[in-house]
Amino acid sequence: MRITTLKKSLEEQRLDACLVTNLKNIYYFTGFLDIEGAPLSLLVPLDGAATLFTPPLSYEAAREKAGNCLVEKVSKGVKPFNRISKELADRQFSVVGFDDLPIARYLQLTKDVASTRLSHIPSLVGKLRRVKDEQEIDFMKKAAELTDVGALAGMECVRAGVREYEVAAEIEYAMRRRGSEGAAFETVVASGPRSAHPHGLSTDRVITRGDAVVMDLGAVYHGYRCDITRTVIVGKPSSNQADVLNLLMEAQEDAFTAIREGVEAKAVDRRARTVIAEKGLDRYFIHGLGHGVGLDIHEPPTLSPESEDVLEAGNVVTDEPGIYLPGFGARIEDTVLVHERCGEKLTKARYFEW
Ligand SMILES: [Mn+2]
Repeated sequence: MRITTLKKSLEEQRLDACLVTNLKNIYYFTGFLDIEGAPLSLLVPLDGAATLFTPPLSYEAAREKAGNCLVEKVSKGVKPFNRISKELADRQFSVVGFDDLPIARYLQLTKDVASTRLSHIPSLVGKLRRVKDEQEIDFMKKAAELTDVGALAGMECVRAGVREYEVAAEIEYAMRRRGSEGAAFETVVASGPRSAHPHGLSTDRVITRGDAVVMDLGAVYHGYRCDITRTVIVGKPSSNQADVLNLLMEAQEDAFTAIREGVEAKAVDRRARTVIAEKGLDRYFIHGLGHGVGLDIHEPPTLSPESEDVLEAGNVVTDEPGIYLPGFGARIEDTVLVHERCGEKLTKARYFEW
């Protein structure tokens, strides 16, 4: 079905075929997800069956999972990409779209297949992937449940005397024990002054009383990712900390109520930014409000002041305002499914208690 949709777009764009080498795109079209770095290629011609070219060690698994296309084992001793070069040369297409080629591969093709024009069409596949179907939404809901498990484990573990990496380990362990395929991205546990760094990862810093601790994490289920951030204060929050956290909750909620099909992504961003600006803190909100999530942790559409995107039902986006003052930062984030008339929060873990 997804391959049929791709073929329709190929026809509209007057392309003879599409060469798909991004592994998540290959999974999206065939149902076969290989490990990072595996040299797979999916060739989808406008006419005829799609073929997935795999090295010998991926062949059996690919045949089991990819039921909607031919699967060809590239002979041992033949470099998988040389096989693609030959295939394209044999078929003599005039224009072939591609999603994602390293520059060296691109140069190889322009040399080996000089009669074929290559056209970079990342948005063609991106446009399909950003609207999730029912099965993808089921997977994302499950990923969200596992993500909540991680967030709660993190909140339970945070206390004075514990190191950031211990909290990160507890978060990831809790998610994996319940069925997560791994961490959706490098878990962030950023405490004290490090809370001011939006992508703080986790270090050996010992958490102390009075710290803000930003935990940004996500689980993976059937390849689908989810994203949540919670910020907790160790002990009683200062009035400044409490003000910032309350402001973030208000900004997040205000933006959330604007989410629905047809709304401009930048308008959703503006809602959160306006709430924060009312307290004069908008210059400390140094990133966009959110991003699409799916097989990739960051994918279209983007919620930011510069975004040209318009939300569609079936998009899954984050709603994550943050304020980063010198020495103290905070962010809260939930993953939201866009419906025709409203948004639906997929992540539901409690915020914090004091
Ligand atoms: Mn995020």
